[in-house]
Amino acid sequence: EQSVLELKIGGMHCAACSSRIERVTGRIEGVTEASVNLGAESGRFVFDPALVSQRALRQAIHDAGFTTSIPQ
Ligand code: 9UX
Repeated sequence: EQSVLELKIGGMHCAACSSRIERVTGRIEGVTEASVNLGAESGRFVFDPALVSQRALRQAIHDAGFTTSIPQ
């Protein structure tokens, strides 16, 4: 069973930032899709909640140096 997490992501200033977030999240066990949009300051992540939590996904993004929030 897959879950989808959509996030606002703050602190991205160039395409290397969005690529880095896709890389660090995409290599987490249980994450099957990681797509980050620099211009929209957003990301979409598909994951198996039995293998990785939403909290852990957000923590990985924070550890990479960015902020996250839930879109309104
Ligand atoms: Mo671009 Mo992002 O030079 O952390 S990599 S600003």
